[in-house]
Amino acid sequence: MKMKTALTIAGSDSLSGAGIQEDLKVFSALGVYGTCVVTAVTAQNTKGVWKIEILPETIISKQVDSVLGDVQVDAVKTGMLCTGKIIELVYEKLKKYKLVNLVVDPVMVSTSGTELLNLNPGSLKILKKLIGISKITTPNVYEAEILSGIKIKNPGDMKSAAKKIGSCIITGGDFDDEIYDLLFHDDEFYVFKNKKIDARIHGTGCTFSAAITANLAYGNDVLTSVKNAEKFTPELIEHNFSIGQGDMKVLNPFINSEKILIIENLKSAVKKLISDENSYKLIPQVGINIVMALFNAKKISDVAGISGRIVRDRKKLVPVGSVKFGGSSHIGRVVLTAMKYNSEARAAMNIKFSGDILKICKKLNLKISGFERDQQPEDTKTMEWGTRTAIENLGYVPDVIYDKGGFGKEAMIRIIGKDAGGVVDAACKIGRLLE
Ligand code: PXL
Repeated sequence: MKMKTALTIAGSDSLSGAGIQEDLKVFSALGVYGTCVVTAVTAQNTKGVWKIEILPETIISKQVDSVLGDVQVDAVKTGMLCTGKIIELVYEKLKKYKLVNLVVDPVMVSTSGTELLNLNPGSLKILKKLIGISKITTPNVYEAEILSGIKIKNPGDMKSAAKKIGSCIITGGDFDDEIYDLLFHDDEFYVFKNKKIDARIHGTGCTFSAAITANLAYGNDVLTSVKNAEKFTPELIEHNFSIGQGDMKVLNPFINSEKILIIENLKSAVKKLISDENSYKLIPQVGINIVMALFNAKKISDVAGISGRIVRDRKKLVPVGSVKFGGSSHIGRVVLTAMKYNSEARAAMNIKFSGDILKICKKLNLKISGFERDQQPEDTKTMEWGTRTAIENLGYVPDVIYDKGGFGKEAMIRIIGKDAGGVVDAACKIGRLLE
């Protein structure tokens, strides 16, 4: 079977969080081979858009012919088209090549407020013609107002605007504390509710429409494609992160690849631990867990762990359950807390406490800190409070955090490190030196 292919006709973004670069990343992340036609080059970063150079129509036209004259693309997406003339050119070309799966993202202004389309009655008219040959268009509320001529002040206005535009999904409706996208397709309305995120995020619109495009390229219908894009995009938005000095955040479309790498790291760490001849000496009564978090983890489901822990069977360690995200709430919380102080402290593992083990940790030059359970304030969670206390006592994230237990609570040592393999290596070193 031929690899599914898509084409994006859009602007280049030097920050690479939107435009051509983001579209290509999304296509790749979703298993579709991406091709591109660049309409303009923007110089921008997390602080704003600094310069836009629109490319001559001759080279835009030649790029389209080069790709579509050669490759049979399964879906096309348009983004920043800059001028009515370029929209006209794209419209004529797409009609000529008889492409059926077209997604029009009617890009007008950047999140930072820079105009990306020279909007006038002429460019608006031809943009509407382009939308007329698309499977779906993905305006935000502002763009939907321009396209429909309807001021969107309430959910009813949003529906009226959608009906006027035709097959579309209007994104970012914000009424009565509810954020939602409204799909109008085949004469039906569908609502997709989303969480409100308090951040300026670059490229969300491009990501969403590129995800729809990749789905159409796969042969999915419009409704399925939108539903899939509505699953894909919010997860990336939730994991938005900073990349520069400005306040604009970006997305990582490859979050699932990152998850797979973490699972692999954790699985091979578990393998190494259970095949180590001394590791059984380290097991506490409650068993061992090893965790590793996504690089910008914020919640337990962002941390991979062993769902049922590692237990002891005579001189052997045996993993119970499977390695998965959300697999450990206990050690998971140690890492989530440590990462607030040092974003590289993404992995942890618990081993049993003993004076001898602590001595070996010192001998190995590991940085050590601890907390005392009887000092824990009532309204706190032990793993968060204990980790925070141990870190703040020392002034930085240590390699080892211990506590000597309490009533009904086993004493414990937690090894902290950059990845699961690293913490297991440290544990095996400790095990080797233990009598
Ligand atoms: O998100 C809209 C957009 C599209 N294309 C390019 C952009 C932006 C926003 O900044 O820079 C090239």
